[in-house]
Amino acid sequence: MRIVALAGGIGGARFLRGLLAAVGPQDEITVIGNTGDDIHLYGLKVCPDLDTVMYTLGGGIHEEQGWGRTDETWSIKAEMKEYGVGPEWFGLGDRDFATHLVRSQMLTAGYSLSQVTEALCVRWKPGVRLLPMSDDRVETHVRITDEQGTRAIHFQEYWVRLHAAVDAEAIIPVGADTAKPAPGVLEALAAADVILFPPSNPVVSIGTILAVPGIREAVAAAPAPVVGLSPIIGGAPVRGMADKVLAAVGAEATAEAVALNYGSALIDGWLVDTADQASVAAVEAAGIACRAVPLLMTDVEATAEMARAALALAEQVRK
Ligand code: FO1
Repeated sequence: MRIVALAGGIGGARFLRGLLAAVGPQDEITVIGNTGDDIHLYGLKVCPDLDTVMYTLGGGIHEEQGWGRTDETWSIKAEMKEYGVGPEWFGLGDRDFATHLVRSQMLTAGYSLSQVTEALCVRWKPGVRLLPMSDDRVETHVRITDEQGTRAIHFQEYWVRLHAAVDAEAIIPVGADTAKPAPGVLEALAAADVILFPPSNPVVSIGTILAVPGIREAVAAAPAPVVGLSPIIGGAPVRGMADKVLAAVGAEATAEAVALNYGSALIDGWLVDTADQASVAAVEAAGIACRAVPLLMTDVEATAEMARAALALAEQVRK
């Protein structure tokens, strides 16, 4: 079976680990990764969501953090601080720097982000085909108002430096309007037997992927059933700042609101946690098949169960 998943960072990567455990050798998984979180630092291009998927599935992730490398050291970061070169608030470890050096060297040599990602995955062997959503530069910025006034800041500054402590007034995927889907993205969606929306951030991860012209349309037009899993349980995100960015797009932080935000034109099925059993009827009334199953990714087996439930729902809604 050909499975395509639109994935963001930590939640998406953890779900994919369970999906891999749930499928068989005859199944192939293509991941369309969010690149809106990308940030350019010290002349290097850092791709947090692509790296989190690659490290998590490749066995190099710092498990508790969900980002960056395991067994990390911070000598470069300390030396940069001695030179007074920031930003101090974004923690790049020595091992992680190697990824950004190889990526940036290849990009400078003229390779596309897709080619770079494929090359990095030769080492990490994630067990999925990892495609960036686009080879063009897209960077998510967040409009905020604080004592310095109203301005747009990079998503990483909003999340890592400010910890999403101020309201997000707007989410702006800078460059999305002129970006093109990366090679293979539209073809994978058209050929898919199932399309999954993991429990990633619906606005800044999956929403940003859908903001690349052509991708939302390709998902909606795909013959494959589209099934998503709620990143919100009991009215709160399991981790991260989905509640803050959902507010920016006028959606409540509920499992139901996220489903309706995607809409029945885009998704055919939606999994909510058993804590949100009460929202099943409303989601179904919106034309989206809905089931309540345990959605906490406590370990790989629990996540594999979620993946099996999503694949089962996909078969039930397959037209
Ligand atoms: N998240 C943090 O909370 N603090 C950090 O210092 C940090 C550094 C970092 C470096 C590389 C990388 O790939 C990810 C990093 N992240 C950090 C996580 C990142 O902000 C998020 O994983 C995604 O952008 C959101 O999904």
